[in-house]
Amino acid sequence: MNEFVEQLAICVERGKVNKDAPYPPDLKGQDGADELAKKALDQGLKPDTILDGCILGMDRIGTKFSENKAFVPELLMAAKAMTAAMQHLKPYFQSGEVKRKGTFVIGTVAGDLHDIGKNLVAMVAEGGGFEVIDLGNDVSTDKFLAAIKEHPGCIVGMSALLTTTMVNMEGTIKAIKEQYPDTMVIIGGAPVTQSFADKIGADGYSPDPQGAVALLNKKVA
Ligand code: B12
Repeated sequence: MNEFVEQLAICVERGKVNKDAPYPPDLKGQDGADELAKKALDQGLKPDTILDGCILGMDRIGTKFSENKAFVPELLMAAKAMTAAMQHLKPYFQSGEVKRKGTFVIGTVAGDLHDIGKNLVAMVAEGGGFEVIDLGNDVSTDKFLAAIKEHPGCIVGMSALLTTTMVNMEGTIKAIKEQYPDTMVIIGGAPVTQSFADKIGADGYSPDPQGAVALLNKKVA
């Protein structure tokens, strides 16, 4: 693996945001995710490859979290580091915005604060030529409905990372389909599966941003 990518994975895993960040103490004074992502781009590394490094770091801290070897504050720092790196990648994912293919409204469902995956999907969709309306996290059904009203013909994306919040997708989809039956709704997030999507009446599911964009492209083709 490329040296920058591995270093970036370590920074995300350890929650090292940037060079000035005092946390974690043993990495004090060293480059953080912010500087490494910029340097990797300057070296000509592909944004996709840099993103893979971030996802690897997040995977590692996630595994430690599930094994009770890391806790919520460490996860928060990892998310902060990943966001710092993603700021540099954003323009690359968005660079395809010559002509908008359609509008994609996306949000993390009610009760759920996880937004890293949702942000990635939003960025890649924007890079894929769609106008993205990001409603943020903990998005209520009413907020989704208001956005559809404001952007007629939009496609809706919902993200959920908790088994306790993925169930909220069903009610939101039902309300959307009642008021706007032609609206396409796609869903994703770690606990979501194709069979769950089928069960709750979603029009599409993808485990990753590229698959999400393929679904959007299919709709506007
Ligand atoms: C970072 C993190 C946090 C951070 C979130 C910061 C942020 N800004 O997002 C913080 C610390 C806040 C957090 C809090 C909690 N978390 Co948390 N968290 C994680 C962690 C480590 C990583 C999640 C992540 O960002 N992954 C990386 C992204 C890139 O992956 P992703 O979201 O799955 O997205 C990809 C795909 O799913 C897809 N996708 C995502 N969205 C969409 C949408 C569409 C439309 C499509 C098509 C595709 C798509 O594309 C993305 C890119 O490939 C996971 C463990 C893990 N390894 O997954 C636990 C995890 C999700 N958290 C968990 C838990 C339990 C919690 C808490 C309840 C902990 C607590 N006791 O307080 C709280 C809940 C807070 C709340 N109300 O939401 C559990 C969930 C268990 C479950 N099955 O329900 C997990 C699985 C950890 C575990 N193993 O126990 N968490």
